Formats: sequence, C-alpha cells, structure tokens
Amino acid sequence: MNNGVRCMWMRGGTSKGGYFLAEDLPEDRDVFLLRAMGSPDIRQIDGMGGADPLTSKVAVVRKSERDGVDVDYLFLQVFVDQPIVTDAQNCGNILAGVGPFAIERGLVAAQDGETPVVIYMENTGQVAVARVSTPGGVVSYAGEAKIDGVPGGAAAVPITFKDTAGSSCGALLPTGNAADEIEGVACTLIDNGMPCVVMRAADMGITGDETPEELEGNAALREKLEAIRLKAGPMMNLGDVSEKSVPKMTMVSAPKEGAISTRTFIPHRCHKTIGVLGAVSVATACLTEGSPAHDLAKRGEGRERALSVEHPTGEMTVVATVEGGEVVEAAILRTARKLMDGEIFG
Ligand code: NQM
Repeated sequence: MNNGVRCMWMRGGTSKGGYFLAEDLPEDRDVFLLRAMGSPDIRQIDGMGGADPLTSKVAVVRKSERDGVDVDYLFLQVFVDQPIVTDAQNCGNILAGVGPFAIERGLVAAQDGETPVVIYMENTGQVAVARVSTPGGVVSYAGEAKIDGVPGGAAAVPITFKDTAGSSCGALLPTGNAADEIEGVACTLIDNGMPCVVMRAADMGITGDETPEELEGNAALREKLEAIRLKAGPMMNLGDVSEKSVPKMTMVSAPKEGAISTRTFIPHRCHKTIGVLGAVSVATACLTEGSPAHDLAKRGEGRERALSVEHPTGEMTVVATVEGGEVVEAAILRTARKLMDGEIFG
C-alpha cells in the first residue's frame, strides 16, 4: 500500500503499539496491520512491531454512540510469528493510552486539570473509566507516577473497571468450580476481565522465582502449559484456542512482600510483568475459596483491598472492592506516553 495511514504510536502501561481512529483504517484492515507490524516474522524486521507480543498491539478508537460513554475501543493482537490478527482478548495496558489518544484526536474535550474518559471495551462489552492528566486543557504525559516494568516516571492514568466478571467466558468461574483438575494439575479457570488459568507453580515443577527467559527455555513446562490450555479453552466457553491468545496461563507462588507472586505465559511467551486484566483476574482467584491461589495469597481484609500482584520485574497493585465475597470493582494505576504521531505504511 502506497498511501500512509494516520496513526499514533504509544506506550500504554507495559505494552506498546499503534493507535488508530477506526475511520482511518483501510478496508483490508488485518492485511494492512500485519504489513505495518512486519508479521509474520520473529524479528518483525519489515515493520513497526517490537518482536514481542507486548509490542505488537493495536488500539482502534471511535467516538461512542452509547449513553454515558465517550469512546469505543477495540483491541487487536497482531501475532508476531503467525499471520493472525485477533480481537479475542482485551488489553488493559494498551487501554491506558486510549484516553490520552481520544483527547488528542479531539474525540473528548479536555477539562483543566484532569479529564475522565469513559471507554467501552468492544472486545468484552465492558466499561472502564480512565483519568487523564490535562493541565490547562492539554494532555500531559510528564509526571512522577511509576509502574514496574517501565523506567522513570510519567503522568498517572488511574483506571477503574466495573462488572468485568465473565467478560469473555460468560461467568467468573465458567465451569462453576473454584478448581478443576486438568492433566493432573489443580487449575482455577477464571475470567474477571481476562480468561486465565491459575495454577500453583510447585504443581508445574517450578519454584515461581525463575526469570521469563529461564521459563521460556523450559520446553517440558511449555508443553505441559499448552496441553492444559488446549483442554481449558473449551471448558471456559472459548472453543478451540489453538490459534487464540487466551486463556493466559498464570503460575502462582507465595508472595515475597505483596499478595501473591506470579509468572504468566500470554500464552506462549512469558510476560515480563503481568497484564492488567490478567492481574485483576488472578487477584480475584486469590479471593476465591478453593482456588490453588487462595491459600498461598495474603488476601487482606475489608471492603477495599490493595492486592500487590508480584511479577518478574516488580509488582502491580490491584485495588479490589469486595462485596458479599465478590469483587465488584477493580482499580489500577497505569501510565502512558505518546511516542510518534504521523503516518504508517502497510
Ligand atoms: O491483561 C498482555 C499486556 C497484556 C494484556 C497479555 C493486558 C491485560 O500486558 O489487560 O494488559 O496478556 O497478552 O498488555
């Protein structure tokens, strides 16, 4: 394709990708996005992708026609090594850039100070509210907020999620059980915004302290994780997941200082941190009696619980509002940064 397509490249949380207005994308969207990212190719040498699923992501944003909603956001995962563009998952990290992008593109009028942006997440049909720093009515990316996995500080983008239970699977616990045994391993099949399989690290033959590189180098572990995942998919109402990026596979162990320690495959590469909605789902598993995560976790007390989900490069705190034993709202802190605004060629 010879014509450039308007695009902003942004870091959203601990991920990175292209942000497009829906109206700017060509009709052969997926062909264009594969070309733009340089997929399929493990190095993505002929495109903008960063040779990692976390940097091969796309946000498609449009002004919303829904009551009380500012913008609709569709997340697309562009596979690195296969010619696949999928909307079968959401992404809470890329979500962090959607509010600033929507304001910059004029879809939402900025207020002086902070601008709340109500975002409908098309992948799962749920709503999130992101608060964007807008001193003087202009988006500001500069600030002191720090998130693990990103060097330095940036403006805080606090995000609140409501009613995320069963986002893709139809129910928080799609099998109706807090734990199911798959391939001899106790698993919680859970979806509080992201379909996840939660297992004890010890049951998978690891300590849970390994680096992502060590875990990716463990062929037997990867084989076992994939065998469990392919069986878990249909049990979670996700159908055949052989070409899907869900469910995510999280192995948990006792925390060092926080609420739980995690190592997550997304699903074939090991995450350097953990996904946002993945962390919300894992935190919810910690609060679910009968889950392999429950007894390992420091679960806190009261209606509002700050659950620090430890991951390979730090932690992500999920503030969960618990009512009648259920997580009814979750909040997390993210940051975002505009990296490039221009045209991209597919
Ligand atoms: O779970 C990676 C990420 C994600 C997804 C993945 C995410 C989420 O870190 O909400 O943010 O699990 O594929 O961007």
